[in-house]
Order: sequence, then structure tokens, then C-alpha cells
Amino acid sequence: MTTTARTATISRKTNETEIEVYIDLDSQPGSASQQVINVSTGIGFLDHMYHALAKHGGMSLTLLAKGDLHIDDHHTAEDTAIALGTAFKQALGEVRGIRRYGTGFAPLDEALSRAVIDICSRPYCMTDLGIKREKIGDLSTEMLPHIFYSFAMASGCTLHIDVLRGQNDHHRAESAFKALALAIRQATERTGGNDVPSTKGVL
Ligand SMILES: [Mn+2]
Repeated sequence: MTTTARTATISRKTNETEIEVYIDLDSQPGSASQQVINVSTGIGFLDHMYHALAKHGGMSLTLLAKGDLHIDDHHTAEDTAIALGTAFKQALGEVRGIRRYGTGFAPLDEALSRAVIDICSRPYCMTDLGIKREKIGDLSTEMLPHIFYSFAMASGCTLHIDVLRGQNDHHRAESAFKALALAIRQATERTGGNDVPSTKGVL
């Protein structure tokens, strides 16, 4: 059975940010496509999170952003999440022949997160991250739930992301992104069939 490449290239430019994204959903170790990750948003901790998402999600990802960081990190964090969600949706194409649901649990030392995704064209996002610090590096922690929300809205996925425990806020955030990566990897896995995974017959 031949499989089509699941890749997308997005350019997104506003007065606040200029973003280029290339994504390949099928760069798991052992696949024909070598995994290449190049993330540069101008916000170091955000780069670290997107890099972890791509790495453990089995994706290749180029995400280059130039945002109005002289104002603050808000537009850059939000718009990169929108661009990433848009590219993810475009790369997946019609929701057909994939598992649709995915669950990921990722520990990072004392922290443990759970992410559940439904690739369903019904965008929704619930998060409980329990992060106390105002910033991690140059990223405002209030942007963390907003990044997941923006990704969910743009990709058309339902997300539930909970940090179940953890003392260190860097660990809490990173385990949440890694859990989402594992959930995405499971949900996007090809079933080998070509059915639409819904009783409605369309997603
Ligand atoms: Mn880290």
C-alpha cells in the first residue's frame, strides 16, 4: 500500500509576527524520512518545548519566527502555536486511516503529565498545568495553556492536558509537551486501512 507524505509548509505574516513552518508527521526513528528539527522563535524556553514536541512526536519540524518581542512574548507564543496547528491540520489532510485518539503519559523526574488528543475537527482544549512561577526563561507561564489552546483551535483537535504532579515548573511544562507529543504520535498512527474513524462517516 502506498502512503502519501504527510507534510505541510505554512507562511504566516502579520504586523506582529512572521512565521515559517515546515512539518513532516512521519519522521519517527526507523522511518524513511530522517528527523530534522530546527526551531527558532526568539524565546529560548519555547524553542525547547517545540523541539521536545517534535522530537517525541516523531515529526520533522522547521519553525522559524520573528515576532515583536520588544513588546512581550505574547504574539510570538500565540502565533507560533496557531501556525503549528495549521500546519499539523494541513499535513494530516482528511482524517482517514489513522487511529484518531491518542493518549500520552510522560514523566520528567518528579513531574508527570497526561495528554489526551482526539483528532476530530471539534476544537476544544482543557488544561490543568499547575505552574506557579510567572516566567520560565523568557516565556510567561500564562502562555502555556494559551499555546495548547491555540494549537487545538488551529488544528481542530480536542486536547486534555493535565500535569498530574511535579515540583519543578520547568519539569511540569516539559512533561506536558512530551505527553502531548506521545498522544499525537499515537493518534496519527496509520491503521493500514482507509476508513474514517467516526460513526458519522466524516470528520
Ligand atoms: Mn528541559
